[in-house]
Amino acid sequence: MGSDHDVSRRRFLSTAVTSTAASLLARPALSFAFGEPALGLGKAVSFETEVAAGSISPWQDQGVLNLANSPYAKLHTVPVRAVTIEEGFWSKRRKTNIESSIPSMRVELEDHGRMDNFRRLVGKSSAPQKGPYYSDSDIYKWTEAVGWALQSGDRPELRSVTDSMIREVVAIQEPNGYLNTYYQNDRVPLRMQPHEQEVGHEMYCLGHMLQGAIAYYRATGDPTLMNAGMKFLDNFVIPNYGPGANQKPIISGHPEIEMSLIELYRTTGKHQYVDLAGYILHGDERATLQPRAIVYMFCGIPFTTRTKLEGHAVRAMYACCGATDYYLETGDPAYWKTLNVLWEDLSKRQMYITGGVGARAQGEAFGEPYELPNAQAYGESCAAIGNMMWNWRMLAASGEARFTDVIERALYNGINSGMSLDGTTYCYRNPLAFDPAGYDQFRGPNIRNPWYDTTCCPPNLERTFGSLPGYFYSTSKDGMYVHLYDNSVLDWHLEDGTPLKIQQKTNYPWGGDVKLTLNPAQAKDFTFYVRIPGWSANARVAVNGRTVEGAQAGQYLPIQRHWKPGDVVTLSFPITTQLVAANPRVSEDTARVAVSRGPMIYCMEGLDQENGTALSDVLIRISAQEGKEFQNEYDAKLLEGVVVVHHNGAAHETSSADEGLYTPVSSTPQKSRPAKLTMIPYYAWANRQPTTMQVWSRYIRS
Ligand code: FUB
Ligand code: ZN
Repeated sequence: MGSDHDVSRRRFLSTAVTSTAASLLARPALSFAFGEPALGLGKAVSFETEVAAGSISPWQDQGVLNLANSPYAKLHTVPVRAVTIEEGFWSKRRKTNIESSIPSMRVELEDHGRMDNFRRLVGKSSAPQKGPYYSDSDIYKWTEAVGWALQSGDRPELRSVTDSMIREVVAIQEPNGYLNTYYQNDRVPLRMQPHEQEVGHEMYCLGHMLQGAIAYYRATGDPTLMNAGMKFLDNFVIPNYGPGANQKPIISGHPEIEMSLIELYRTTGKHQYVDLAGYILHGDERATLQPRAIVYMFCGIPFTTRTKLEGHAVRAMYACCGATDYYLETGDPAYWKTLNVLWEDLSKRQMYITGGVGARAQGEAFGEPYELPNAQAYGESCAAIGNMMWNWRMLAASGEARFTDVIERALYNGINSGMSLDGTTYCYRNPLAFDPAGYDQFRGPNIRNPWYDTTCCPPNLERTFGSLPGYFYSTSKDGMYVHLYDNSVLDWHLEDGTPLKIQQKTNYPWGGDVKLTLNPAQAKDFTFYVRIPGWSANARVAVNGRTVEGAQAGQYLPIQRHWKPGDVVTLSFPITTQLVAANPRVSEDTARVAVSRGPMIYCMEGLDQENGTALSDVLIRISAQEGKEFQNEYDAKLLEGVVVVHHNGAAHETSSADEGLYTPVSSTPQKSRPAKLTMIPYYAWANRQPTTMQVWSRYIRS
């Protein structure tokens, strides 16, 4: 397995601190001696030099991103393994992810020939190539999910299965470094041809390979897959493709490679990967692309000339991730400016209330500003994940809570909705209104399916839930940030090395009280930044019972003091049921409201409504006593435990089906009758029998 390049035993010994490390000492070391960088734009730093100098954190200490040396990162990640999520909201999802989703997806991948695609090339399978161009990426995303999951606890069986899959993957690598099952045999001449670069996802698959490899390396110390990825880059890509006169242009096609290259740099210290990412983000004028392609692919022109989100939503989100990563390493102000322009577009004109993005099914694309249809919403799970990943990078660059608010919105709603509660079926689309009768004449009424031929979303969801602990905290020069709330224990340290444990006790997101007990190894001056969610007006913060003033919704509250072991921070975010209106330019939401509770967006499902009241008839009652007309109840038996919202609303008296299609407008309001309405959190919809669903409902004032 892997190469016999210098076994960097010194590296393993210096970093082997986890329980799994002993068994890993025999693993191959990272290789770094492949082809010379052809880009010549930056210094070629050998990985060995970086390791010897101790400038790259040990693999066990690297987080979801390894920002330890990123000069423009204000915040730095903590490793996934540093945070243990205890019994609470996310524990169920994470248990299901590791016990059901990841194993069942492996079976699906096998059943649909994704591994046979590799075996066929070494004579171990006679099955034909299966799946679209980007099928290899399914394996890599799954490997990434395993990598993050193993960081929360070793699972020898899963590790051993993944090890053998990795062995089968690297076995097909050609001596020139090329590795992609689609462009083999008859398709060899097509490799990296201009048209193939636009549609064929070669760089996309390589990007996912690198991300999967890095997550797995950070879990196990095993660099086998990462070495293969570097060999692909150093022997095949960099010598032949790039800005040089003797190189051919690269078209990203589906952005993804950019962020993975920068993460590879952060893992190895080889700066040519940042340069390559910069070159790709800039686009190569020699590659002539149709204007339509430049919009759809979100690449091909300088990233810094973009002024709005457009085209394929996942492509745009991943491009923004790569561009933010590039900014974090280079500090190029033009990037930061563009990223902020695009973020304004996202948050003011393009994002669903669920944190989903990508309004249109056609082209899986962004629509015009404020074009946010409900039933027709595309809202691909991958796009919501891309949104979270991008905001995580923006947060690291700025330390600003507006980015965390988007992370939370997407995570609890448009991402969490993507996976069924039992973890075995997935939404590709995440609409905000649904009628099984008219859903999809080809797919039938099931919006959740165990498999899609384009199965990008399921393993993407799995990698996100696997990596979740890594999103709870960050360190900064002056202290520690807390971003997300759930029962958990952080066991990490401040940037000066002082060990720090933080225990969180909470019922979040159902309740808004959080108790954080800080245990620095010794009393210490530092700043603890607590996040006040954007939805939380009137938040209260106290340290050891004494109020700390200054809590503002949508900001971090810095608490600077001499922290002593056992100090307790209490946060109180009053959670009420809130009615939310959309900007009037969102025509589909005109005269409608949505219901939220803390970070959760609520929806109604037809099957919960009394007397079969049709969702098209329901009316939310808005009274002067805002919030009082809702009753909340935690129902442990429903949908694995949710707070259900009950509402004494109304319904139109007559079914609109009985009325004519058009009638004269009358000055008397349409007749309505009282109706008891029931709402559940949006993430839990479509987990029972097929039924209607809606997030935005009409209202009456009373
Ligand atoms: O093209 C690869 C993936 O398939 C995209 O990210 C998804 O939108 C789906 O089209
Ligand atoms: Zn997807």
